Amino acid sequence: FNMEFSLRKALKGNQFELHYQPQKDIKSGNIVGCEALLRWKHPDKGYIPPDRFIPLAEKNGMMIELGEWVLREACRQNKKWHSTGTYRGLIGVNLSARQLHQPELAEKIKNILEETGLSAEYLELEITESAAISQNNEVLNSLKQLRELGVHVSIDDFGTGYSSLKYLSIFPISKLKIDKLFMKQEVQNNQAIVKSIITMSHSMEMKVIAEGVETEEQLVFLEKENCDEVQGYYFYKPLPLQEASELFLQAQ
Ligand code: G
Ligand code: G
Ligand code: MN
Ligand code: NA
Repeated sequence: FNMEFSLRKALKGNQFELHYQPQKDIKSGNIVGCEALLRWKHPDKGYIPPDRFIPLAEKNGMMIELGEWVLREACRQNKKWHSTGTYRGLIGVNLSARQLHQPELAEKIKNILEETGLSAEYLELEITESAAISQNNEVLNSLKQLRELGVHVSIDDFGTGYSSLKYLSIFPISKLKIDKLFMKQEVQNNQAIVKSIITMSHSMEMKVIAEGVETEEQLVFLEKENCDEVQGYYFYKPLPLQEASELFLQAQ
């Protein structure tokens, strides 16, 4: 099985799809967002997880095109949900390091929003610490332009990247996503780390979401500490389109 060869054919062959993992506002219990997660449905191999092909796509230059497909598909679907009254929240899209690096990123996203008719405030771009700070002024410029359009930017896997806190005051960030690693309550200091990230987010006027919430205990702790939102298997796994649409309708 030559993954690189198959990957090149996969985009033309419509083998990619998005799954959607709902995000809940803790206080209201409402679904306020969902994260789009890329899936490769290989005709013979079945689902191939993104961890296995995204690094390859980054290396062989395909990630830009694939990432654009993800952005367009996510915006198109969210606009459709909004127009049909199925769902009114935002959609989170993961950006790879290479996508973030493109000088024309903001322009491309602006075009995708115009094309699909989705209003910018319903798109959230998830970037990692490492991808953001290992880069230059170009990234900062793109993020500023995107913010001016009304697009939200969140830091994904927060707390695990190789980074400094300096960029939090420089970059226009709307939300921190606490990495699921810190949900392990039995690990010493994790609770203290989570508390500190929540406090820091709020003092910097950012929202904060906990990822990888798997138990009631974790939810109770996050609620007590005033975390804004939660995402994880305790509520929902990433869902295929049909299931996500049904859930949204029924959750209204
Ligand atoms: O469910 P999960 O196995 O989807 O995701 C594994 C990893 O792949 C996560 O780190 C996630 O951020 C990443 N990922 C999922 N979808 C995308 C995507 O569309 N673009 C990028 N760059 N990363 C993605
Ligand atoms: O890296 P990023 O946060 O973008 O990707 C989210 C990853 O976490 C995806 O692979 C998704 O399937 C996975 N995920 C989502 N909820 C949970 C959870 O509650 N527990 C675990 N272990 N993984 C989760
Ligand atoms: Mn993510
Ligand atoms: Na994460």
